Amino acid sequence: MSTFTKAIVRKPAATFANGISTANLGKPDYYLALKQHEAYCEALIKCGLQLTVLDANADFPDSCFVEDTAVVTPDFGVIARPGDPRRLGEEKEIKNILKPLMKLHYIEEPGKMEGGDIMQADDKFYIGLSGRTNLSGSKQLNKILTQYNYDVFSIPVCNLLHFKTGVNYLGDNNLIMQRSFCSKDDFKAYNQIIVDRKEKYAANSLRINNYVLVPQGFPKTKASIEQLGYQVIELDLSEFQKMDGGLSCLSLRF
Ligand code: CIR
Repeated sequence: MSTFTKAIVRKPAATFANGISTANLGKPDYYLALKQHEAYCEALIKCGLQLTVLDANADFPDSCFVEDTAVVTPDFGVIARPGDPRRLGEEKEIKNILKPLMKLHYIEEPGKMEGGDIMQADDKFYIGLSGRTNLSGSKQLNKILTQYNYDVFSIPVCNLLHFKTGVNYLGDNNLIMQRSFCSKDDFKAYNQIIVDRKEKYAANSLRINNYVLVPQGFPKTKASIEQLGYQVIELDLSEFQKMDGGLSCLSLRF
């Protein structure tokens, strides 16, 4: 698992509640979202990351979910092309921020790709084919990643917004996932931590350096992660969950 030193985050906008949501959990409280976002930023700092905090952008209600705008490694970045037209354009400012820092590649039309569908597991990348990432986007990304000697695999994603809504790599061969992914051949070689069906949201837990960030309120998942020997930081994400977002979506780490 690579060591991360930096992260980019963006504050939730006052228009946050107008973003895309299928969660049916009610309207998010903007002020509580801001508070939860601050706690998230503090957790990233505790994990050893130097943060770039972008100002809120009210033109894009979903723009705090920065993970979807790029795929970033310590050596290079790939600027996404969001698959929902309401998010197209969010990637532009991220491109300007990353450009001085690393070599950039771009997903081009007709490709669609969102970072929430891309999971790195050491020297492998898994690309989820979802409603937001299409075959063209996946092929373009595959070509870029193979240039850097990564092994790349595509996985169909059903009934989930993004691939990483359902599965995340914790390092040390540990893969946390919703049950629907456990029978996939690609994942047979991993130690699988399958979340309880009442704790599906916690499949989006996030390893950063010496910690694993886990959403608050999922005790069984927290215990399983602790049993593996990880230090857990719990974070309340209720307002982001209302907008279909999770822990990983709120930052780009590299
Ligand atoms: C969206 O539908 O695009 C946002 N409301 C949520 C994005 C969450 N991002 C992620 O899971 N990577």
